[in-house]
Amino acid sequence: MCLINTIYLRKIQNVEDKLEKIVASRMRLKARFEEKIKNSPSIADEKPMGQGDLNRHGMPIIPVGQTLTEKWPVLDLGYHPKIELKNWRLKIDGEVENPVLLTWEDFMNLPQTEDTSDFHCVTTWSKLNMPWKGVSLMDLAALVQPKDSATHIMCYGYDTYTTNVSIEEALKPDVLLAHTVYDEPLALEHGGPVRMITPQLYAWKGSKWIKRIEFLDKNKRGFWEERGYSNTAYPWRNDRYS
Ligand SMILES: Nc1nc2c(c(=O)[nH]1)N[C@H]1C(S)=C(S)[C@@H](COP(=O)(O)O)O[C@H]1N2
Ligand SMILES: [Mo]
Repeated sequence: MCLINTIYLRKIQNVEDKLEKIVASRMRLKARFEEKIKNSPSIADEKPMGQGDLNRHGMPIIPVGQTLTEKWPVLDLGYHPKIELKNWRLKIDGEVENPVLLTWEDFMNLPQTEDTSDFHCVTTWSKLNMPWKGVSLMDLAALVQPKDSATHIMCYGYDTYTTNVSIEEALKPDVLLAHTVYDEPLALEHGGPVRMITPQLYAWKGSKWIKRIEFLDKNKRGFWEERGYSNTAYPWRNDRYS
């Protein structure tokens, strides 16, 4: 066989090996966190508070104290960092086997997930049925392989924002690093080019303009959490402050 062919086949083999590794790592993560995910409030809560029919997680569509809005308010620290795609990087590090620094191209080459979910802001507005597209946190975790010591993540925004999330919440299938919503690239004021979303937690747990995810071996407070907001932020328990 000619050399070029051999190199080409090896390359394909390499890509396949990598994908297989991600799939295997995903299965291990699922098994490891299965029990914790099952016991997390949005799945196990027997008395979720709210109104309306049940959503796909079995929770009332409108969490307690929330009001529906059609508009999409902008809520942040007031500074909207503009990152050109060629300069955009996402670092994932901390308690992981395989830390990465992803370029835009690397990020867009990862498996892409589409999901429609609800958005609950702690200032009491909720916006329903937002069609997102991005990379799931589960797929990113499978890529970096959290060590056994990992329990939480800290997310960092390009605007200096930080917020902490437990791994069992972060691995839920609707937690995305989203680049597209309503079939359009995510607007700068909503955290474009890429933000995180946490549909089963208050929206402050999803960092806009995300630049780094650090896996931690203990819980630490982020920007709002240090200022009296909840570590867990569960909308169906009115879990706003701590
Ligand atoms: N980087 C960053 N992410 C952030 C914030 C912020 O100030 N900076 N605000 C949070 C809060 S309090 C909310 S409610 C949502 C608001 O997202 P939106 O402006 O797209 O509605 O983003 C969250 N993520
Ligand atoms: Mo918020």
